[in-house]
Amino acid sequence: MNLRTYRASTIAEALTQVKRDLGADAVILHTRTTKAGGWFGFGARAVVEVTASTGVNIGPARSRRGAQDAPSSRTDADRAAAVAPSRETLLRAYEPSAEQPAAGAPYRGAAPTTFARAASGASEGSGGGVSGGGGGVAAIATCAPFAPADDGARLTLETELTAIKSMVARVLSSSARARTGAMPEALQKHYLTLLEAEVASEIADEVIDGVRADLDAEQLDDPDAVRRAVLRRIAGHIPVADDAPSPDRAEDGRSYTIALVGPTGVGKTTTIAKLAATYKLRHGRAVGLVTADTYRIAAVDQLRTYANIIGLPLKVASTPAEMAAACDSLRDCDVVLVDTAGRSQMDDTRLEELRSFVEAAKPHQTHLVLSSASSESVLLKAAERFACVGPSRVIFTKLDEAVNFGVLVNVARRINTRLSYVTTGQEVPDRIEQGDADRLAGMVLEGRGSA
Ligand SMILES: Nc1nc2c(ncn2[C@@H]2O[C@H](COP(=O)(O)OP(=O)(O)OP(=O)(O)O)[C@@H](O)[C@H]2O)c(=O)[nH]1
Ligand SMILES: [Mg+2]
Repeated sequence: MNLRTYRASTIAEALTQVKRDLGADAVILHTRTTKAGGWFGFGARAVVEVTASTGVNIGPARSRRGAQDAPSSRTDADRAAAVAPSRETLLRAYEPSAEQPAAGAPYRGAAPTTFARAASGASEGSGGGVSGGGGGVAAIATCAPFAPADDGARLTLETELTAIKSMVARVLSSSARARTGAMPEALQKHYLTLLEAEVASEIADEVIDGVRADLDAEQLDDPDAVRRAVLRRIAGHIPVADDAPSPDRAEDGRSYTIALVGPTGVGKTTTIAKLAATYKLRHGRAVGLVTADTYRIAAVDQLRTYANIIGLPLKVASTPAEMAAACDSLRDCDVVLVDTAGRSQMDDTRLEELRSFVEAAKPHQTHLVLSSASSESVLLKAAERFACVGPSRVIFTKLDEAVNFGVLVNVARRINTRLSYVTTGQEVPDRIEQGDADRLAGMVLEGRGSA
């Protein structure tokens, strides 16, 4: 029996290693979560251990149940066989199934039970024996009914399960396509790259189908032609604002007013400073600043420092009425940039308050600022909650911290709000660029290297 233990930061990663090394017939015998690193218990990171084997010999489900009912005279090996997974493939074991799993048939189309039980085994302190022989594994695996210890444990398990399902769906999807053999090699390579970059599988499918429609058979054999077509198709999924590099005075005679809103710490104030410097120093516009962030200590000072360096007037508004008055007092400026306090997307009251400030500023554009370093679900949640403020543009900040650029494509498409700017570092005023679908597509396909 080829018994091996894999360690990774998530179960999904560990399962990928298992599949890569042991193949699709691998059987998961045990999982547990431990902590590694840190200093005196602080900063330790969670490590998932998965023990898998290719040599487990399993009888039919009924005999396994029988074995569990007669525990006393069994050897460790017998008990391992009694509770070890069925000989489903790794992929099929986690495939979402309409069928209910047979009682006592672990790992057969019953992913939630399987992982929940493995995790509960770990939390009960039975996580030893993960790197050695089969006896340890036999002692670990039990068929006791699982109940998460608390809501936190349940949430963790549900999150991991969702990640696993998503990964399996991607792998199945790519395997299915690869199996057909109908996809030209150059295209297949890009398809897998898109999935690895965490582009949603339906978008990846659309990109590939689109490229196939765009190119004839000869072009599909040409890697350069395929690459260009893939980039074009990815870019087609990213709605971009075609605003002038610097706004003119608004048609209604007011200063062109731009408000930035978004979650806490995403880079709103830094981006305002970058925009202000660009409009004034590069385009020669008269720029005024207003801040409504009187909540965070030193927030006003932060913007005032930039205002002083660039040489701009700054007004502070503590109420919506003051916001209206501040914008009005800057009517001689070509452009007025409005900074707002960061808000949690979970805080309805603060969001409502933000809405009243933004409404009072009567902005010609409201940009939702989102950090590329956030997860897709956080970004989508923020976009959903800040919709009450009526953003007409989105800015992705911190591209230099992003892990996967595919997430940005997914979010851009889902929220269907045009991308105005991206920022790529802390330095003011340099690290800002107008939204460019081709450039973002290049980063999705080629990673940070293309940036
Ligand atoms: N790596 C990186 N850091 C950035 C970028 N933009 C801003 N930051 C950093 O993010 C941190 C927060 O920036 P702020 O501009 O204060 O963020 P904010 O959204 O105004 O924060 P609140 O007003 O507290 O909600 C600072 O350390 C910035 O230097 C960027 O593009 N890349
Ligand atoms: Mg700020």
